[in-house]
Amino acid sequence: MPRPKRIDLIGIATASGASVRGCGMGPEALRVAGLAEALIDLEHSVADHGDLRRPQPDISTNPSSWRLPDERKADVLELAESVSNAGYDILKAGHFPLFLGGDHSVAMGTVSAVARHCLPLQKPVHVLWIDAHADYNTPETSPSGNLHGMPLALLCGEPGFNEAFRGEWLGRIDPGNVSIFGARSIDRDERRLVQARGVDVIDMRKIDQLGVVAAMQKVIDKAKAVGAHLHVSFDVDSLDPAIAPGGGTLVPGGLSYREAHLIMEMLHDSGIVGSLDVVELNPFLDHGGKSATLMVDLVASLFGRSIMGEEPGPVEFLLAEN
Ligand code: B3U
Ligand code: MN
Ligand code: MN
Repeated sequence: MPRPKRIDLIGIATASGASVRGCGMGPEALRVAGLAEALIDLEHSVADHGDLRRPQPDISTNPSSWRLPDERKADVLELAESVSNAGYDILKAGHFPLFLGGDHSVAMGTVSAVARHCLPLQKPVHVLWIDAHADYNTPETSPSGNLHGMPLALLCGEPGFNEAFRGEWLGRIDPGNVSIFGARSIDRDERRLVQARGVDVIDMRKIDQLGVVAAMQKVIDKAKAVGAHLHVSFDVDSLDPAIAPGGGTLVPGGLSYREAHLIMEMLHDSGIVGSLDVVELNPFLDHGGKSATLMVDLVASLFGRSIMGEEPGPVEFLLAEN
């Protein structure tokens, strides 16, 4: 049996780091799809902290367009600070933070929380970034200016981010302790950066060639070897668009239903996952809750749901009942 955990849900209702609006509704869609119920069914206890959001609704002067990335930067950074502090408190209380995005810029705060928590404990942090993208652009390399394409670069201490990005709230991770899993869309300069920093990129080609089990086992072994806290940052667009259409930046050729469940089951069995993000779910683009429901099922696999159950029990007992 997995030891039941106390899981603290915290939503970050924002699309400020993204080019497409709608993922601000992600946390609510995950709730409606039965996230808490699925975890309770696995005998975990769950607390829901509600959503962090900017106090003012987003009003664009041009109703047909989203504000420019630069105009949304303050929203992103204010939220990152709140997320970092809230996540830090949850970890300090000994609970498992489950962060519900929101676009992927929220990970500036979520990973910071983990890094700040682990630093005084001298516990290394390994970040498993499950994503179609590398999210390792800097303001200089980014073709779009969107901050959801930059969280890893900021967290790994890349130059090119100005003072606005700095503060007590920002934690740091080592690029050598980052594994990007499922990538298939990386910008040219971004690719140069991840290569130069030694980030482990397990792209779709590697997954196809090695097989998803060997590829994921390598990540788990690497994190386990140093006794790391494993933070999993799950971008819905890592999944194939056919099974998860609810995303703003879909890329064909993603993880299959079975691959995705299998990696979540392996992560559960590893016993080293200490925090989780579910990001970029866009209910406005989803097909009748299909992607939200799939994400809830994947999270359940990560928290111990399995086809045959953990301990099937003695066969004699079952037979005696009939
Ligand atoms: N690499 C591109 C596209 C992108 C990154 N993350 C998402 N899209 N979701 C960029 O804008 O940085
Ligand atoms: Mn992402
Ligand atoms: Mn992505």
